[in-house]
Amino acid sequence: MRVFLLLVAFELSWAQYNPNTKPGRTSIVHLFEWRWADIALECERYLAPNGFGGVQISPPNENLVVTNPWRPWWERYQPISYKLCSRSGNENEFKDMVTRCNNVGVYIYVDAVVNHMCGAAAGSGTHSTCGSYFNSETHDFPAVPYSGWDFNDWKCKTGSGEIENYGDPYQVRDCRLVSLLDLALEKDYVRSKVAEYMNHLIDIGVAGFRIDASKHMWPGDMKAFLDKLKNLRTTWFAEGTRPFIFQEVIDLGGEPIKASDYYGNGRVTEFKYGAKLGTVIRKWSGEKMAYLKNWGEGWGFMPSDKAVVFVDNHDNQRGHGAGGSAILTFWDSRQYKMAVGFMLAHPYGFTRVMSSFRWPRYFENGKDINDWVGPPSNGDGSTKSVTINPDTTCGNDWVCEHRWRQIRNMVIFRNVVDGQPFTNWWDNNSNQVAFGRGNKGFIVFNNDDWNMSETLQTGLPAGTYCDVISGQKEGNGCSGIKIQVNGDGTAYFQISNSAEDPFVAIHVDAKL
Ligand code: QV4
Ligand code: CA
Repeated sequence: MRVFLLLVAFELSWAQYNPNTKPGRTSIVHLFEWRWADIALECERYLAPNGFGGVQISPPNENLVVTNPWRPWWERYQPISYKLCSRSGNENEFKDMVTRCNNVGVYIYVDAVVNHMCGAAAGSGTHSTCGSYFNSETHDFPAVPYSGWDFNDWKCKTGSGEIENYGDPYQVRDCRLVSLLDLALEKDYVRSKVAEYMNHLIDIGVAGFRIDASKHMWPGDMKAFLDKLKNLRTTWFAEGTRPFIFQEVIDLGGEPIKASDYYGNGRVTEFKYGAKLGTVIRKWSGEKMAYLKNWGEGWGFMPSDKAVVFVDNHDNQRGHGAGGSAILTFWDSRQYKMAVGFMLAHPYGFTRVMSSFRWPRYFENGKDINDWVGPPSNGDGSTKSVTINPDTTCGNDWVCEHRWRQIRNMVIFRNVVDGQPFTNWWDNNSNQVAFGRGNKGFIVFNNDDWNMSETLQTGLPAGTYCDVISGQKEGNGCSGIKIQVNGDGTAYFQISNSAEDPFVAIHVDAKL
């Protein structure tokens, strides 16, 4: 009995860190701005067969319709109500997506925008994605309903009502983030409305939440609404399963608010990860890949079991949020593939892959003046569907990084090596590095400006392996480079610095 109680306590206190992905599925993909109908299809035709664990979706709730500029992607971060009604689809389409994805074992993670409603200057009317009336001047959101009592204005002490100084935690939590009307989460009424919204999503079958702007909420207020959440649906999840929680807190150091303040509620986004990895792969600031030997906590990152990691996200790929110019994105595809490959091979953190749309990026004085441009859309503002080309890439300006062979195959690599230790590190004291994951997989990078030719200990059983970067195992054949592992576990690697992708990855499921 005592053992049982202890186990229950352990489960309860640790449950929200578990991504709830199916065993052997270790990554999720952010299908930024995709329509629910397209996500349902993608789960069935691509994500499930390729071992993806889940999808982070764009905010599903009703939001402000912004027409100046024309339908920016960021309008979805200005809630008007908790009706499931957005450019991605309506409630029926949402339910259909969750059901179909869950049925193939790919789970849905909702981006929950609960720190605020729309901007103070949004005006009044029904210019919202479901046509709900609101008035930003009187703070009236009858479709929730929220009224003037439910906002923090009286609590915020800055002259402008805005967050003016990130050095003051009170401002950061109680004042407006870029003019967004700040919810009074100290009130049980507001907490209950937020929990009601999230529980509605849990009832439909979602597996967890990215909590937007968590830095701008008091951890205790968050705990109060998180404690009100139900367990996940037993149609798809084991009895007693808690929703996976990961909190968006940008902590690059240097502010009084720390990622660690939020560990009690769930995992936290590790923004140092992409900023540092980008710097290393770009070889900026004297960095080199050899220094990645102690990547992870050794670099001052949060504990691995608290971290959600990613190379770029929907903000910092276009200069919003944090990370700066070091962040690698699909625009720098060769280096990006190396960074994502490194992330997926390395055991640190829970991994999220980015999947973007292309926009007319245009720099003026170092800033992308088109950073606001929304998803591929028709003249009426409706989002275009994701078309699939004969070569499996995406059309209509959807980038679909998750379908790039090198990235998709590394998602599979991570599943194959899941639970295996970080082993057999090798480096040339410069930018040629290699490491293994126990006796299941091995990866080698040449990011130097000269060729690499080395015999390395892989830790793998003897045999012929197919490199999953230049190609992959197809039937009994290999469409890429073949690597011969000798009886003693060593193998010879030759990587040209001008190769299309200067890295090689092998694993036991790609043994010929
Ligand atoms: C502008 C002026 C204001 C003025 C207002 C008047 O700047 O001074 O008062 O007009 O209407 C947008 C615009 C911003 C505009 C504001 C209010 O960019 O110029 O104010 O709306 O209308 C996204 C975008 C933001 C956008 C927001 C809401 O990135 O630019 O603001 O959506 O539409 C910090 C936070 C972190 C945050 C990150 C971007 O700690 O939490 O900044 N990241 C998350 C999301 C992000 C989202 C939000 C938070 C807000 O990932 O996508 O912001 O929900 O680091
Ligand atoms: Ca707040």
